[in-house]
Amino acid sequence: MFTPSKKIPSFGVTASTSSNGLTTLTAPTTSVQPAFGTTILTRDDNSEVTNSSETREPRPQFTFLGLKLESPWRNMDWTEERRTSLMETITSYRPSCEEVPQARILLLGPVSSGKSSFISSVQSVFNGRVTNRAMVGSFSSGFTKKLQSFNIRGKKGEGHTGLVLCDTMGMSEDGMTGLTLHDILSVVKGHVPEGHKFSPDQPVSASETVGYVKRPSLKDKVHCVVFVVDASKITTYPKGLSTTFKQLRKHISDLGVHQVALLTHVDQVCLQTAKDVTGVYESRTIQDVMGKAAALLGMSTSYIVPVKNYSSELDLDVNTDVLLLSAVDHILQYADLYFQDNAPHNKELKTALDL
Ligand SMILES: Nc1nc2c(ncn2[C@@H]2O[C@H](COP(=O)(O)OP(=O)(O)OP(=O)(O)O)[C@@H](O)[C@H]2O)c(=O)[nH]1
Ligand SMILES: [Mg+2]
Repeated sequence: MFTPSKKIPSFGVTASTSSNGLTTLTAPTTSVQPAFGTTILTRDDNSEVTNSSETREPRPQFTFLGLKLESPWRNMDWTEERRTSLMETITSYRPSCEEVPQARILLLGPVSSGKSSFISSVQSVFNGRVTNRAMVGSFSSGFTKKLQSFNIRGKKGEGHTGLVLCDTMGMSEDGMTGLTLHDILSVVKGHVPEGHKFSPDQPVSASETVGYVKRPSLKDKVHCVVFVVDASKITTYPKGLSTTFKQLRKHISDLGVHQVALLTHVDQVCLQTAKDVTGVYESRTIQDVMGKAAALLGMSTSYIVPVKNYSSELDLDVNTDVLLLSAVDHILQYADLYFQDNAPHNKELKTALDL
């Protein structure tokens, strides 16, 4: 006996749970294999199925290999207390540099990778309810096109945090469309005015861009870059994207700006994590996709954190909040490295020590 099937949108396969404890994904007759990881039939308790009679089914079936690792590969504290302490840390965060009131964090990634959703999700956590402010004026027209900065506000009555998340147009996957390398670097250097509408035919320039910031000060610049990639597309992104990421990383590193990455849509690659996000670091599938994201971006997995954005949910969930807030905390650590390197008093000290 199988429980009613559920459609899995990413692969067009169906999931069902049998009375013998097997969770199986059934591919359509024209077998669709998931694009990542090896697949093998397993029980919910993770033991492999060896008896062929148990596996005899009319159509090809699989669950993702070793859905659950023996122990999580990163430790997380999934509690209300942890959520509260992360919110306090983020609310009280101030850049370690007097002339910069807020850390400007730029989100970069292919179209639909979840940049605006991440900003909305973080705002939602602090608002105490799911809201979609970052999507206004962007998602209604399909894609984000402007440079839009969002002040992250603390809980009600607490005012601004020291954090600004900057949303941009999706970057070019093929070098032809979307945000160009030139425009991205102009944003990072602080030349691009708030609200600037990007157009691949009209590169940002001192002569053509209205409101172009000729001499950006430290507070106008971007202090950390966050790459955003979609876990469910990691193996289907065009080949050129990896080259674009690596080029970008080199140029951004030359400007002294640190980079981290968010792996979104983790709920769409692992059923277990979709059901319960606390399993994210116990999922072999997600561990595998993290490795692939690291290769795509040309960075170590230690810079990458998985997130599940609020997309269709109406209510907040403490575990989703902890994962989102941990991502913000991770980002702020790398923004701080920028201030340590670039704050004028630290720079003078560094120069004196170097002499
Ligand atoms: N299931 C799920 N859906 C997500 C997640 N993050 C984003 N989405 C959905 O993915 C779609 C694209 O998200 P956006 O936030 O608009 O992506 P974007 O990177 O801002 O896209 P552009 O502005 O077009 O470059 C939306 O339908 C979101 O609801 C996630 O973690 N899980
Ligand atoms: Mg967007």
